[in-house]
Amino acid sequence: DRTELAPGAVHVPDWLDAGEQRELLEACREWARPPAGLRTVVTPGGGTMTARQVCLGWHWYPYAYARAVVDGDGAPVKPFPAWLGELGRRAVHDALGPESATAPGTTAAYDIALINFYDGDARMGMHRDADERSEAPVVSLSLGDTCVFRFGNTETRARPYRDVELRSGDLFVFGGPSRLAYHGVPRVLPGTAPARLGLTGRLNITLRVSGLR
Ligand code: MD5
Ligand code: FE
Repeated sequence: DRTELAPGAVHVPDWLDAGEQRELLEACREWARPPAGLRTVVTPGGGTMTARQVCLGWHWYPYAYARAVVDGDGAPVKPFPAWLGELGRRAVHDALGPESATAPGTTAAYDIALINFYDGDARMGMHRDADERSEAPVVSLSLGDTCVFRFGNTETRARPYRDVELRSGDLFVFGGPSRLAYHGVPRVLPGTAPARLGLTGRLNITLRVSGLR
């Protein structure tokens, strides 16, 4: 079951089974611990992001990447594990098909994970992900509460956009012409997480290719 919302933007509901969701959540809980654990991101304009974040491989701060936590404890960022790279490769294959292996940027390995934690009040405003130096697709995995995900256009934060619900276990891949589309999370639907997971709130794991060295 796979829906292409726009060229290169593919939603695969329920891609991770219950066991895989539990394992990924357990890994996120480990990564969230200090040093270089879960932190609050403050933008240069003084705004505070309501979703809190953990990074692997490269540390993201608005609007660049670094090897150590710039806006937290200064610790070296945790390594990006090989198994997560394999998961990213399998996600792109399942969403975009075998031909995607030769698409722009897809020869490089995934080397960044940005993990966002949303409590019931958290949101993410419309933005583009333009700090990577690679055209490789962004892989997005959702755990816990359902959210409303707003998928926009490449020109403006405003309409036209489409709102889609992302649920625990869903995969979304943003490649090709959709890689630089505006997007955001206008709301989380509290209490919608599968009870078996034991997670209050929503986790989103994005896998990216940095193009940095
Ligand atoms: C989230 N995270 O649900 C989203 C999922 C972020 C972020 O937006 O920057 O951490 S990733 C959504 C995404 C990534 C790259 C391109 C597009 C969407 N897109 O073209 O729509 O926490
Ligand atoms: Fe984004």
